[in-house]
Amino acid sequence: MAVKTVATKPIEGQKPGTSGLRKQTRVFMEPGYLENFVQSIFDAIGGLQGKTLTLGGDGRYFNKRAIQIILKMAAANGAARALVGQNGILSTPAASAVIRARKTDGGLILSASHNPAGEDGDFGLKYNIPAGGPAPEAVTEAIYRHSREIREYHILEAADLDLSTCREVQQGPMTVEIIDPVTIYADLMRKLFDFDAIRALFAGGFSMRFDAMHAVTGPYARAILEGELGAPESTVINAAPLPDFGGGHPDPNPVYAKPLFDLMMGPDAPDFGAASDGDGDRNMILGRGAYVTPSDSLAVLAANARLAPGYAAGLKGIARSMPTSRAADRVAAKLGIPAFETPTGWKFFGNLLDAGKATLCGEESAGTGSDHVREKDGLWAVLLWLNIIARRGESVQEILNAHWADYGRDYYSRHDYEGVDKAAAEALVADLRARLTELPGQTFAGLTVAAADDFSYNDPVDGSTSSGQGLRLFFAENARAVLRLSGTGTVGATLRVYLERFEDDPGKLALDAQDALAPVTAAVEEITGLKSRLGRDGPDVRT
Ligand code: VG1
Ligand code: CO
Repeated sequence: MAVKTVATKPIEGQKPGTSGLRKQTRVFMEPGYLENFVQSIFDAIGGLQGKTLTLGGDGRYFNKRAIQIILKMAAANGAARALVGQNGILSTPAASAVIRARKTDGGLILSASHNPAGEDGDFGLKYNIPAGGPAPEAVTEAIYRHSREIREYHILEAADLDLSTCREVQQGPMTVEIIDPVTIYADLMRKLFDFDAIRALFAGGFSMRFDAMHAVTGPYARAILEGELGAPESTVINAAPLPDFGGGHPDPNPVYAKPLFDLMMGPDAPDFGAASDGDGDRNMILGRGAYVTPSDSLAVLAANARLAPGYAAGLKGIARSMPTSRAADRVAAKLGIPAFETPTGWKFFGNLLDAGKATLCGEESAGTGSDHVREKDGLWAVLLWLNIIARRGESVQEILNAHWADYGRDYYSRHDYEGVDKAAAEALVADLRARLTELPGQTFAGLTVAAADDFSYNDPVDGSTSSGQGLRLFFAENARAVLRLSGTGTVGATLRVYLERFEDDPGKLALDAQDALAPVTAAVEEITGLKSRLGRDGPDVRT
């Protein structure tokens, strides 16, 4: 078995975005594309000599092939050991759990999360650091730098390995440990939550539907919800991970998880509904006739976390991404703990979690998590909700109503304009940025701009600064709008418009969210003229 050193040239555009490098699958499959990026990662982290890597992905098309290539490259680069999920599968939170439990020198996660899969879909790859979280910006920049200077990569000339059974095998000098993808993750969940209380809930007839959307969470949800907690076998639907996710778009929101959403709003709704995204790190929470916005979910979980054994000692702090509503801040204030506001992307939570400054984190995009791993964790959020429901003995809607009565309600919605012309979207954002200083004091659609800025974050732990993270418009009427461009897409551009308005009049806590936000939506339109500039009548997705 010989190590082959292959001469190569830099490939343009290997710049990681919000969450790793995402490209069309066909781009990733071009000769040398994956190899260049993987070698750039290895070079950027000081080589692999003697190191142990965790490796797995969401099972999408090209996952199997890519794992074999990465294993041969890791061996050729001197790695001592690789821990690989059986059949190359690991959900993103499970990969983070494995990196931490087995103290590996980081890991590679093969996923483009919610982006559609298949040969005509997208593929992605990201490096997670030894703490278990996504590489911070300094590391992703180093990877990008190496990708622009790369001259050669190393790969073992060897046969592919059979990854279908859990065992140890050799790939040349490197030991490959094929592990059950669920075990380490399930062990962790058992420590955090009151499984007995949840078991009793299901035994009492509580009904639930979990839509795994043919992506990676199916095996995890089956093993934990049905296997361990006794939920009936029909609980997890679309449970088999498929290379093309069944042709679907596993983004857990009312549009892309419509069948589940409709079921939960209909006459035959079970007590509880949840859906997960492609790589298992995000979640949508539904009750009978109730949709929980991700921002509210974070706030409710924070307010009730002590009901779960893993959080009984209380929370150290709560962190949310900037576009996430301020509902979580209100909980932090009441608990007397710090609240942090970070840029979009889980990588910004890592330092706060490592430093013990925050225990719970969340994003408006349906990502919630805690210091148990360094990724957002979809099934974790579902289990915490179940734990809270079991202990409070109330429905999702009752829990929401009680929360709003206590704290007031942050009406919230995100409007996505997907696949729009990139130049038009960039110009819209640039023009608005240029007008930020002149907006305060002006009134649009009845709302007065109190302040406007381009969000910049100073990391309180390492002192680094990340600027240009989203345009914020604060209105005097206790409302806010944020505009930013997505950093996970692969074609065109996606403009995200985040809208929120606070309401604490007890008589106005049950409005339709879009109605409650109509003035903010109208103000944004008046300020930006985005519909005509983007040539759209309205957003593709409202969450
Ligand atoms: C989106 C979400 C962001 C999330 C990111 C990765 O990014 O808005 O909150 O962290 O996806 O999540 P963007 O740049 O497209 O807005 V996942 O589940 O795709 O790894
Ligand atoms: Co994801």
